[in-house]
Amino acid sequence: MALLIAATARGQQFAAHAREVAPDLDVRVAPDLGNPAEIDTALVWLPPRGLLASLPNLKLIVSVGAGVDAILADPTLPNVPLTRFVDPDLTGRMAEYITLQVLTHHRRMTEYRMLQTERTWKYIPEAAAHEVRVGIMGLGVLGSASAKALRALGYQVRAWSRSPKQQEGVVSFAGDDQLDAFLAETDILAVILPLTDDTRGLLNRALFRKLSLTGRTPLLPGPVLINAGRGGLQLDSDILAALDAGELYAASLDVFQTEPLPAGSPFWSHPRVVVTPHNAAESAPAAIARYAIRQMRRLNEGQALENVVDRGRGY
Ligand code: NDP
Ligand code: OXD
Repeated sequence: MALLIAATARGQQFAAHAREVAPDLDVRVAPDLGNPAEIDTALVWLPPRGLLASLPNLKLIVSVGAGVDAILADPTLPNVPLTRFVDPDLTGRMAEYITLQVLTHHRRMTEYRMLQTERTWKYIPEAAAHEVRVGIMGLGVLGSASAKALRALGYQVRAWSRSPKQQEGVVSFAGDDQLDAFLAETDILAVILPLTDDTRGLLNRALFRKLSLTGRTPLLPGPVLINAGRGGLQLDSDILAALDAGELYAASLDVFQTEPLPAGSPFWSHPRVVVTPHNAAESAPAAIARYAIRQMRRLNEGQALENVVDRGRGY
């Protein structure tokens, strides 16, 4: 019985923490598989295609990420349970990121940064939080925690998900039929959706044009896009065109169609775009290792696994 860790740069860190939590466990780090037949659990982030299929006695795959699109994209993926990472460490970091980006644009920080470089002392009138409508796409584990954090600051919060939700202080919209109504009441769109066949390319110019059509908050210059879900949700060129056309006032992007973001991308130098390197919620390696060991123990003790991915839904 061995745990294989295939997680690019942080693999050795996960392994060190796993060995601390379970000193007797045989922990291996790809590409040093040893005898593949001895591996029953794999902890993975962007595993090379075919790697998991090469493990004949694999019983469990644990995703380092909450998002599993890259794992599900492997056509050779073995048919064993796949659990995704859900943990207060990750959830807290995402709620911080979404709150930080909402505040950044609501409080016009990209403009103040520019004024600072010019040594210009200028006051920009700003809306109050209770006048700003934040629309969260994806009210799952991360969207729901972000909604709670934003409510605590007084923002009006709406959310869009596949199924209707009941969360205190959050107006719920669900399904394709209610998407336009949700967008029309949204000034700042915060996206924390998984990437699936249904969500790929959803963040395009046609969608941006539907934002904030009813009763726009006067002191916000235009709609804002925050994407911390996956780059495949968005069309980078449409975001740039919408910014240029004034259909979007600003954007915070943590994820991109191509990662790392190429040096030549116009996003890097756009005055009202905040770029972060897919680290909205980069979890602590210790938390990830603990989680993987817990799932492995649950499997071996015949207990139900946590956060099992529904492959049919794609998340
Ligand atoms: P959850 O599975 O808990 O939530 C997903 C939410 O998206 C649910 O509310 C779900 O609706 C909704 N959803 C899915 N498909 C659709 C659809 N077609 N239409 C409308 N709503 C839809 O996931 P998490 O909150 O844990 O994570 C969300 C995503 O965040 C991950 O998949 C990952 O891509 C991304 N992520 C990014 C990170 C970063 O650092 N940038 C870090 C961690 C995650 P319903 O509730 O009805 O099922
Ligand atoms: C995740 C991520 O899915 O970090 O957890 O993107």
